[in-house]
This record gives sequence, structure tokens and C-alpha cells, in this order.
Amino acid sequence: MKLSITIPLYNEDEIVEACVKKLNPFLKKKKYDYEIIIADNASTDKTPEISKKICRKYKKVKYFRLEQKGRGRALKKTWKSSNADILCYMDADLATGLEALPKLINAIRNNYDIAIGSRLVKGAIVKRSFSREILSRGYNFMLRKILRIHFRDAQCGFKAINRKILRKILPKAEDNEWFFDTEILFLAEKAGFKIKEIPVRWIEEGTIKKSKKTEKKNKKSVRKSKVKLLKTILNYLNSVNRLRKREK
Ligand SMILES: Nc1nc2c(ncn2[C@@H]2O[C@H](COP(=O)(O)OP(=O)(O)O)[C@@H](O)[C@H]2O)c(=O)[nH]1
Ligand SMILES: [Mg+2]
Repeated sequence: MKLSITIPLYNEDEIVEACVKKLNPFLKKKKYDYEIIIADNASTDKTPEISKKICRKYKKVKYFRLEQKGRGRALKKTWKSSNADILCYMDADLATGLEALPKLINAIRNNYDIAIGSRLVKGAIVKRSFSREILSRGYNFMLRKILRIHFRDAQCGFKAINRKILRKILPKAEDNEWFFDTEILFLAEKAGFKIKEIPVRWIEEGTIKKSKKTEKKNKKSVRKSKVKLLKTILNYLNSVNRLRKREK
């Protein structure tokens, strides 16, 4: 089964090469038939040049550029244009431990329609800021209460989907940004597709304590989250309401 892994990114010139350098040998070692797609939306830093250089170096890597921002938009576009059987994506910061990837792929091979990394099920190891933990738990609790879905973690940046169900789900997904993940899962569950949740090891940037000396040395290169929290929360609330109305 052919595997396509999208790395959606925006202004990630400091980490994109490290990401491919880690991911590519991992996939090779597993003997997967794979491609890696760097999906860049409107980056204004050196992401395009660096990505093109990576493509020349690694034959399995392709670069895809969109001029409008939005992680959902990038995923829609690359998934639609890929001919792979299993479509995955993962965040460029590799916050999720790669050891979970074969589990996602096996779930799809074993007839699940979607497999998702989860930070909110038993067995997950999570290091993230207190505020993000609370927001994540609150958001997923709201999804269960309002939309009556059954999965625990809608927003983990580590998912795989069977291409067979894509045609039925993708055209219905309206969101082009962060809520895209929730919408895909909501549509899939309501359509009766099987979703497997897999506990992951998730380490958010900046949550591992470093010595004062290393901290000082690396000060410039500490990566900040690309999520604008307030704007994203408001969009989530509107979007949940949109799905609730559609369900009626
Ligand atoms: N294609 C694309 N990717 C994006 C965009 N915004 C953020 N990303 C990527 O989405 C992934 C998750 O972002 P991150 O800041 O790590 O989110 P967090 O872990 O939830 O704080 C990273 O690979 C980002 O580069 C965007 O507008 N388009
Ligand atoms: Mg991240």
C-alpha cells in the first residue's frame, strides 16, 4: 500500500530540514512505499528555497506551495492530488513520536478508515503547557457534549486516512484552517466510518527543561507555536455551531 505523508508548514525554515532528515530514514527502514510532501502555505521566510533544496537531495520528497494560509487548505490540496492508498500528515515540529506512525498505518491496513494520534487516551505521554492542556481538554469535552462524537482528541497533528473514504468526506469539509481536523472526523464518524485512536508521545516545544547555558545559547532558535489562540478558539466555537446546525 502506498503511503503519502504531508508535512503542512508555514515559515518553518529552521526545522523543515531536520524534520525530513529524521522522517525519511525512518520510512525507508520500515520499507514503506512512500512519498513525503512538504505543503507550504504562503511562507515568507526561506522555507521555499530550503524545501526545494531538500527535494533535490531526497528523491521521495515533493514540494507543494499554496499562496493562501491554512493547514486544512494544504491538506485538502495535497490529499486530493496524491494517488497513495494511505494519506497521512504530521506537524513539522515532530511533536509526536514517530514510533506511533506504524500503528496508524497498521490500523488502516486492518480496515480502519481513519487513525488518529491521541494525547487524551490512556497510554499517551504528553508534555505541553498547562494552558494548552486545559484548552485541549475543554475543547474536546465540548465536542463530545455538543456534537456527540466519541473520539477523545480531534486536534493532534498526526493522522492517517484511507483514500477510499476521502471522496465521501473531503468535498463536505468546509474549513481550511485548524478546524479542518475536527470537521473531517465529525463527518467520518457521522457517516459510520471506523476511527482508531492511538496514544502518542507528544512533546511540545519548550516544555523540556534545559540547562541555563543551553537555554541562553538556543534563545534565538526557540520555535513558537503557529496557532493564534484567541482567533482559533473563536473560529472553533463558530465552526462547532455550524456543524451542530447542519446535523439538525
Ligand atoms: N500548510 C500550512 N501549515 C501551517 C499553517 N500554519 C501552521 N502550519 C503548520 O502546522 C503545524 C502545526 O503547527 P504548530 O505551531 O506546531 O501548532 P501547535 O503544535 O498546535 O502549537 C506546523 O507544521 C506548522 O508549520 C498554514 O497556514 N499552512
Ligand atoms: Mg507543534
